[in-house]
Amino acid sequence: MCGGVLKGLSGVISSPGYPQEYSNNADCSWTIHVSNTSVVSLVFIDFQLENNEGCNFDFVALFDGPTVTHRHLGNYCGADRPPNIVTTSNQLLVVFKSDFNIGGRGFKAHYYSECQQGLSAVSGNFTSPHFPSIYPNNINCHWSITLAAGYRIKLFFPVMDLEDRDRLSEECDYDSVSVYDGASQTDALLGRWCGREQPSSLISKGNKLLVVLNTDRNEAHRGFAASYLGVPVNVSCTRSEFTILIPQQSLPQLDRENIYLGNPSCTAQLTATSYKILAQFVNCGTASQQKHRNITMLVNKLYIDFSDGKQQNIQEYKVQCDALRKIASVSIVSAEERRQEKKTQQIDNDAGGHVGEHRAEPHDLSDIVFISICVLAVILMVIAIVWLVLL
Ligand SMILES: [Ca+2]
Ligand SMILES: [Ca+2]
Repeated sequence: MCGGVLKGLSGVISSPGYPQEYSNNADCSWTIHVSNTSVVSLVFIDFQLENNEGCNFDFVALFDGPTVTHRHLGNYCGADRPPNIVTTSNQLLVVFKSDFNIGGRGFKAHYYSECQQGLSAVSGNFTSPHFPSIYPNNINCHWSITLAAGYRIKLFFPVMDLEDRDRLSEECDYDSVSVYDGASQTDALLGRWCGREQPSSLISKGNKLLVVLNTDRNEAHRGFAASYLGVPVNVSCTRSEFTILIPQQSLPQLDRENIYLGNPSCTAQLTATSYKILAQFVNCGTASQQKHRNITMLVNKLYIDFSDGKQQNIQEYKVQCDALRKIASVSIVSAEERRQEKKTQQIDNDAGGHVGEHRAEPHDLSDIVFISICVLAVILMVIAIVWLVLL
């Protein structure tokens, strides 16, 4: 008895009788079928088969699809674990065969669906399985985000709808989403949520974040939707300019013209390892903003244009500099903040009867200041002349 069709989010397959020696003349086929929108990952945790060159006595054969006519991913034997496999579709075929003599301990492997996902793009989205339909019971899903060094990760949960807290313990004992500040569950826990508690946005200390969804055996809801964005951390400033460094490896697909501060004339330069923007406050439309305790912050926006032929996607980051102390910071302009900003501008524009482009705003502001100073100068001059004449 071996093989079969396996459905579900994750599971284990092993050779017949594992960890006892497998039988001779075995012929097993497992078809792993996960939900339509995902792919299958297969990880061998133990592997010991009769070894021979060419692996045609005893072997495990893997195919990128449900039948042997699909792409052959390899034949494996001996004691070396096969590499981790990720299919291109939602099905994987695993075939195990042994010949008439000499066996081994066999193998054990875990398979996972979309519920075990590694994310490495600078921005992305993910959801609980089957979202917005209800999630499965008894699952343990991992999403690990790993960006290039020099990034932090900002994570948002636009939707959170899980089973409520345990009324007795007041903890998220049934179903929960946990976020860890690193690559594993031994890293600091940033929070654990359930019910309809909406976490505020989270930011990692380093370039890694782990999101874990646990569900128990009954009662399920819609689940969650999450989106994240990498924040480049290497922003510094002097009293007159910003310096921004973004590791090239983190944005391999972009031209330097796609990265600019304030306006497209302040684009990044390419160094050996980074995109670099050196931007004088006066040249790139940096505006000053009074903060509490009379601190003047110089503020601008960094744009990274990820648009491809199909979709426009320009990320905005707010960069700030306390020029007196030469301390710079960078934050993400979230979609919500952008909406708010647009609304404010709309009101401003309606009041002024002028529809302007929002990137021109710092110029508008400096123009107003400039005109005010001119008007003041003229008034002072007139007063001086009048005073002279009266004398
Ligand atoms: Ca054999
Ligand atoms: Ca539940």
